Amino acid sequence: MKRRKHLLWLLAAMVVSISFSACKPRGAGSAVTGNAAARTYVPPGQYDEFYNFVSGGFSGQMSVYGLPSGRLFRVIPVFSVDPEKGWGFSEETKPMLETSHGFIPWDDLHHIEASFTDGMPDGKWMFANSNNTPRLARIDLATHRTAEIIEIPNTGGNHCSPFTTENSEYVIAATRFSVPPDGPGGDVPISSYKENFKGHISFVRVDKETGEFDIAFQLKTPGLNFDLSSAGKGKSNGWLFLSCYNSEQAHTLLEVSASQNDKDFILAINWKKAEEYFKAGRGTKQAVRYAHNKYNEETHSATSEIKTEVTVLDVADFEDLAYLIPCPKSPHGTDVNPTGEYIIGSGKLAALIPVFSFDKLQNAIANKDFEAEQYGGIPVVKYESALHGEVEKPGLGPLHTEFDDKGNAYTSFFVSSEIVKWNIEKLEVIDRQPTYYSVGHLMVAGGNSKKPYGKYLVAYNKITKDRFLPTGPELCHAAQLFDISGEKMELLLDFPTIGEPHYAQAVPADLIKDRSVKIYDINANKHPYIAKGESEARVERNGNTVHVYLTTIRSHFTPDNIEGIQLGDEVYFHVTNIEQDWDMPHGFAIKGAGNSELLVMPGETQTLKWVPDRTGIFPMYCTDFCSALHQEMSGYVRVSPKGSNVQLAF
Ligand code: K7E
Ligand code: RUQ
Ligand code: CUA
Repeated sequence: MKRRKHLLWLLAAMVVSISFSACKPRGAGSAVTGNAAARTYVPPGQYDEFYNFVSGGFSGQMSVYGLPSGRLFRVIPVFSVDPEKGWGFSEETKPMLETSHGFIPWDDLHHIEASFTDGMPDGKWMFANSNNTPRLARIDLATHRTAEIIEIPNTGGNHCSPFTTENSEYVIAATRFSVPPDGPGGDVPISSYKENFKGHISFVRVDKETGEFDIAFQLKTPGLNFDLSSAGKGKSNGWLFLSCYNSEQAHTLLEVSASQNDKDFILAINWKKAEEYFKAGRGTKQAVRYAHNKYNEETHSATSEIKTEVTVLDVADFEDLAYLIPCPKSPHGTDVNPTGEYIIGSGKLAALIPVFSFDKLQNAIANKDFEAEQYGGIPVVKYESALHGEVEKPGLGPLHTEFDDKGNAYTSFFVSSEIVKWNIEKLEVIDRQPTYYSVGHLMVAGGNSKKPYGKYLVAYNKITKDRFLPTGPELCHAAQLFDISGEKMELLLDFPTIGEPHYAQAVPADLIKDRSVKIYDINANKHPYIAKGESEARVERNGNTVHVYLTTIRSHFTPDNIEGIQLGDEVYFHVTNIEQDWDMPHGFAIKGAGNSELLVMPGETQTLKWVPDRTGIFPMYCTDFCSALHQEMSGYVRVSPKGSNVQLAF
C-alpha cells in the first residue's frame, strides 16, 4: 500500500510539474548573471572552443553546434533522408538507409558517443543509435558524414546504445524491448514473454585505424529491458553497467505493471571475460539477417550488404560473466565517474540516487555475497554490499548523471526540472539550478571521459513553453548552457535544438578542425560514372537506360540541352562537380523527379535517377547559389514518346 502511494505521489508530481511549467516563473530571465553574454560571445570570424554533437531525436539526424556560442554549424544526416544534402536521394547514398526490411528513410536517433583513446575523446568518430529499426551509425569527423550503418539483430528498440569501451574496442548496443530471437521461432504468443522473450547485448568491434565496425558477438540474457549503459573506465575498465527496468517482465500496461518492484537492476558484465569466451569459440552461431552499409569516400558511393549470421553466448551458461545489482526504481541512466570507482544509478521513480562502488562490487562477487535467489540464472549481488551510499532527497525523477574534473556529479531531474550538483564522495548536494523546462539528458564537456574538461554543462530540455517566441502549436526543444567552473552553476545561454535532443558529446575544437577534409581531388575520384572534365561529358543510351555524364562548374552544366529521351526510359544523371575550390558545391534538380535533388561537392560525383512520366520540356537547374550567374545555371531536357525518331542529342 505504502509503495503504491509513493508511486502515485510521484506520478502526480510529474503531472503537476508539467502543468506548472506552462506559466512563466517569475524571475526566470534574471537567473542569468551580468556578464553571461560576454562569456558566450564568440566574435565574428572567431572559432568556438568546442564542437557539440547533439542528438536530433525523432528527426533522425545529428546536429553540430559550437560551444559556448550555441551556433548551429551543420545537421549531419544519419538515419533520415535530408534534402539539404541529398542524403537518401542520390543513388550513391540510398544504400546507407537499407535494412533487412528494405529502404527505411527515417529513424529515431537518441544517443551519441565519441570514439575514445585511453578514455578520452580522440576526435575521430561519433557513434549514434537508432531506436526503432535497430541500427548503429559511425560518423566520420573528417567529413562530418555518416560513414557506416549497421543493423542490430535480435533487438527491438535499440535504446541502450551506443556506449564505447575505454579505447573504443567495442561499441555496445542492447535491446530496450525484450523480443524473441530473430527468425521463424519468433512467432510466439505475447503471453509467453517469460519463456520466450530475451535481451541481447551486441558487441560491435571497431577497427582502430579505419573505424569500420561489425558485430563480433552477442550476449543473450533473460527478458530484461535495457535502458542505458556505461562502460567502466580506469579501475573498472573491462566492465559494462547496463540499467534494466521492467524486472517485472511485464508485456502490457508497462506504465503501471513495470513500476511495481521497489528495485530493478543494473547489470554488470565482465566484457573482457565475454570476449575471452567468444574467442575460445564458446558461442553458438544463429541465422539472422542484418544490413551492413558503408560509404566509400573514393567512389563517393555506398554499398549495402545483408549479413546472415551472428554468434550468441547465453550469459546463463557462464558463472563469471554477469551480475545483477538491485537499483531503485525503474533506472534510466547509469553512469560511471571519471576514476571508474563509482557507478551512479538514476531510478526515474526513486526518491534518492544510489551510488555503487566498483571495489565493493568486486568484493561482493569474490565473497559470493548474493541474494538467495538468482534472477533468470544470474546472481543478484546484495544491494548493501555494492553500495557506496545514497544521495537523499536530491530531487524528483533523476535521469542522467555527468561529471566534472573535481569529484562532482551533475544529475538531471525531469520531474522537478533541475540540475543538481553533488559531491560523489560525500554524497552531499552542493547546488541546484532550475531548467526551463524538464531536462532530459545533460552533458558536461568531456563529462563521460577519464578527465572531464569541466567548464561547460548543457541541459537538453524536453519542454520549451515560454522561452522563445511562440511558433504555433509546436515549440522547439531547447538547450541551456551553464558555466560550471565555480561552486554554483551559472546559466549563460538558451538555444534551440533540432528534433528532440537526447545525449550529446563535446569535443575540443582542436581535435577536429584541422582534420577536416577540405576538398576532394578529382583525380582520386573512382566513381564509375565520373566525367573528369567537360570533354568527357556526354549522354549514352543502353536500351531503355540513359546515362548522362554531366559536369558542373560556375556557372553551367555540360551538357545543358538534351534531346532524345523517351517515355519509358530510366535516366541517370551522374553529376560530377569539377570545381577544385573548397566549399563550392553545386546542386541539381529536374522538374518532376521523385528523388528530388542532389548536392555535389567539388571533386565528387552523385547520381539522380529520373523516370519521366510525360512528354515535354523539363527544366533542370542548380539548387545551391554558387555565383552571380547562379540563376543562369540551368538547362532543358526534352522527353518524346516511346519509339519517337527524335535523335539523342546533347
Ligand atoms: Cu537517453 Cu532521452 Cu532516449 Cu534519457 S533517453 S532523456
Ligand atoms: S534567388 S540568393 Cu533564389 Cu531569389 Cu536569392
Ligand atoms: Cu551552381 Cu548554383
